[in-house]
Amino acid sequence: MEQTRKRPSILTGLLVGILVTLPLIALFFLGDRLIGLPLVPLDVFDWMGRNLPGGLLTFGIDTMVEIIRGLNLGPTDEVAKFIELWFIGVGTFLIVGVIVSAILFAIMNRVSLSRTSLVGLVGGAVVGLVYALLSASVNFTATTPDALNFAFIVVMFALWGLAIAWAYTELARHPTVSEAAAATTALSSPTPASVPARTSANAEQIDRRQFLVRLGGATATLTVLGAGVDLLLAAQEGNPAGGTSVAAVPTASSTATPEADETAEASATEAVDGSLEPAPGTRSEVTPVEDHYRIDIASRPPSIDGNTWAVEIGGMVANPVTLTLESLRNNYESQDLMITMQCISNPVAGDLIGTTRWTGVPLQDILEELQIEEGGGFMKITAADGFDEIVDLSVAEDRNVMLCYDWDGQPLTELHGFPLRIYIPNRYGMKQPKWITGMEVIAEWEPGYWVRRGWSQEAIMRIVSVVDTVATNDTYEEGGTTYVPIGGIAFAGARGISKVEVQIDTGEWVEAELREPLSDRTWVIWRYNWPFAAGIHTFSVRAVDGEGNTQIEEVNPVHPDGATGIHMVTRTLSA
Ligand SMILES: Nc1nc2c(c(=O)[nH]1)N[C@H]1C(S)=C(S)[C@@H](COP(=O)(O)O)O[C@H]1N2
Ligand SMILES: [Mo]
Repeated sequence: MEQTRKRPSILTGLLVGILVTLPLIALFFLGDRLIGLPLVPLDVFDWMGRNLPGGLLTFGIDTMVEIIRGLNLGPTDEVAKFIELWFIGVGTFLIVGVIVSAILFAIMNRVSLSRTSLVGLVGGAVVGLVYALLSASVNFTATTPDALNFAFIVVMFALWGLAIAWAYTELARHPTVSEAAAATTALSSPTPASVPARTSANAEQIDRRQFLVRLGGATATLTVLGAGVDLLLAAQEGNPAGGTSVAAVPTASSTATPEADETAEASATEAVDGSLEPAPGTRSEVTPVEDHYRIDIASRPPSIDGNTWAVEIGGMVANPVTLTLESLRNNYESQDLMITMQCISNPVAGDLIGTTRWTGVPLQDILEELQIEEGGGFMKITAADGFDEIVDLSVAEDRNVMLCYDWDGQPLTELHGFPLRIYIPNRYGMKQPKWITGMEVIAEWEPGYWVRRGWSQEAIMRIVSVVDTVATNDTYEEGGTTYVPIGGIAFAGARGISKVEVQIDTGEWVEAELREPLSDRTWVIWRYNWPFAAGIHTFSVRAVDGEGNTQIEEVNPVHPDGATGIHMVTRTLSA
């Protein structure tokens, strides 16, 4: 009797794919959380990042940053990581699962019912093998042995394939809706809407639709259970991505918040210490580490054991040197510098920029010890996440080029490159690897990770200036005039800022006051006290760097050399 039933359609295979792949995703999340097994959906995203063509990636990143900013979704870096994991990683994983399930259905349609398990098992294992290889090539979050990871992924997918085959076989054994409705329904349309109501359905007699509903119920339960346990565990160990657990740590920035001046006896524009008082609403001059933007190719930062971490600097050197955290801290003179770092993907007035105190060792001191051989001119730096960059060693003459282990007086956080990262003044972040695990002196320049993907070779920071605030609630009177403090930041890498000008509507450009920067490597806070006038006004800002170059007013996108353009804000001011 069963043999005469219609075989399940490929469309049903798509549906079964969704139902069976969702719990698999939940199980991978759980395996990662419980014992540190590879989180395959995450690996999928990371793999795509490494292997898709640069142009496509750049387009994807730009679009994502624009959408996040356009829709005001929140901090660009955090929202981007969320999208990467959930929409790209998990999304792709699900789509692949659904398509493969449909293919398996198509294959099973061609074999006898006694063979379907074999098809599912082999099909699943093959897919698992591909995923295991993919994961092995990019995963660095797993803390379990490689062989176990490999076997785990293959077995999980073999079981997944078996589950699909089981669902297929069950479907084939149950009557279709129309077969079940036998009598009147002539059309064989299996659409759920045409199902006649049933009063009782014992296990033997349910139709395919009812079977799918039950299967859906079971997998939904599994998925929700898995996700629930995962979330519970996540709550227990503190959210690794949110950083909320450290949000209460006080930092130097507290002295720079606008409120700080309220009790101080200072004039409107002068702080207690005589420096220029930032216009209320200007961003914090120092960025708390937990608020510092984070950009990197990994969906999750590599976790490195600082006690065993060691990097042997080899290549074209007479005296190879092995760096450990201990040797870096004890054997070399450290240096401290306030630094503003910015991502080349930061749009004008974007949030991918931050300032904190960096501590480390001048690269020059280490180069001297290495005794670089004739012809060695570059250093290839590799990182735990698969990132790499090539540093032209002539830049190390600037003693500010340093290998850094502390931020804001504390060891680097995992997100920001623990245990070691490099600082190269005047270049965008893409030239400055975090999580350094390899250093080698080589003869020839090579393009680094982002350069190979079509981004700027030199990545020299461009001049940028931003209006942070038009402080309409903090006006003050002087000589019968009401002034509105306007302020923000200007930055030009290591070149410094020599002048900032403000324009209101189409008026003359007028010079703003500059606050003494925290160092010659940070942004500069500017302020302009604008004589109030009611109405709708546009406030624009532009800057000149320390070498006399003026900010590029023409609008350019972030790719390939960093964004340019004038930042303007419009405010409606009532009298
Ligand atoms: N290993 C590694 N280092 C990296 C990256 C990366 O993806 N991997 N991204 C770079 C980029 S593009 C930027 S903007 C800075 C960001 O540093 P932050 O996340 O500490 O702000 O790190 C740089 N160093
Ligand atoms: Mo970046």
